[in-house]
Amino acid sequence: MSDPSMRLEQVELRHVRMSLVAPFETSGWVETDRDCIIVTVHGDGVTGWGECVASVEPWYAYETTTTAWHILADFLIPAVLGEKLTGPADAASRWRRVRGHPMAKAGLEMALWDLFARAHGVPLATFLGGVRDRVQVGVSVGVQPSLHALLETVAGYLADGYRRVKLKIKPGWDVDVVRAVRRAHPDLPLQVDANSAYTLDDLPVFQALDDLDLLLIEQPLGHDDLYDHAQLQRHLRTPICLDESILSPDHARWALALGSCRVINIKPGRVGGLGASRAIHDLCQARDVPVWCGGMLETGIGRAANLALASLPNFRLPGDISASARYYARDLVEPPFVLNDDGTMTVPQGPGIGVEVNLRRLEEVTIRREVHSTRASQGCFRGTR
Ligand code: NPQ
Ligand code: MG
Repeated sequence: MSDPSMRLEQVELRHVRMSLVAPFETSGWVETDRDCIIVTVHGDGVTGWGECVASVEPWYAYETTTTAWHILADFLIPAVLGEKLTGPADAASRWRRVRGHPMAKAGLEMALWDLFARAHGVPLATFLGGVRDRVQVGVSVGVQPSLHALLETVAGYLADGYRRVKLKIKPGWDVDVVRAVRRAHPDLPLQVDANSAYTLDDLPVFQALDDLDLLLIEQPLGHDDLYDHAQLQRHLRTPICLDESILSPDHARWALALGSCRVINIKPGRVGGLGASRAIHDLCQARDVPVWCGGMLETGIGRAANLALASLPNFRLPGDISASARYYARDLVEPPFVLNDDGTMTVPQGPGIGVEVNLRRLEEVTIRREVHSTRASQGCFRGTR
């Protein structure tokens, strides 16, 4: 590939619905199926894959599969389709004037990162500046029906080889259950995630958690708060990690300046893409603040990109990146992701995201499809089935 630019000829959107192997319960909602939008881009005979992590209901973030589809189809795709692009950053700059909607942007941007990495014949990890071929991972354990079920579930994941566990907490399911898991596993790297279920009035809960030797406490307070988290962090030795509150590199800068957290969870979908993820990584690295890669129950497509991202040097804590079997009986990619004996996962080394999409499986789980193409006419052909 000598031409540094590439003409984007076609973008395909697919709304897919995959059954989870077990329901996933957080402080605010339960998921039994995972919906997402798979984005396919074509240019210069190369195909790229991306995943938009917006879900059906706006419980985690305001975006949904429906809003993301609308923003992609009516604003983001028209801004780049038929254009000569020099790289993913070029595309991202063309939709900078679209405010918000980071998950919609990230889904299309991810496909373009894969497209350009494949066009250059390099793994996405290398293209992003990754330095590791294996990354440390962990497992996120939802709220369970009983303490007994939680202890069994944790023991099962440890038997599978996971070496770091994250427990979802909510009022009434916090100090006692976390203490019980800590007693059962005194040396286990353990952390908790509240998904914004508490307020500053709950300080005693966090002071009790502070004595349980946790790696971090994730997003205890408001989903859009930076101020109260700074107050809470002052009372705790355990680092607060922000997830929902960090929607851009600017948010990361503000949070660190305010002392709202000492660790940041990076999810490409939440921050608007891999370019913004890398910018947050670089900003945190310069301030010696560790980051780690969060998870959104991605299919193998999004998970491959997360692994590539987590190979950057300042990803210093294990990611919420688990094996395919933790989420889906049959993943969308081949080979499926597996856990290594040392509690790591291997970063794919093929071009781009480095895994093959199983097209037959993809077709089985597709519930809506739309093609945006420059081929049918000078304008954009929009086909639906
Ligand atoms: C978190 N993930 O860190 C998220 C929460 C989450 C692995 O704990 C659909 C939509 C499914 C949003 C699953 C983990 C989701 C979702 C989990 C958010 O907060
Ligand atoms: Mg979280």
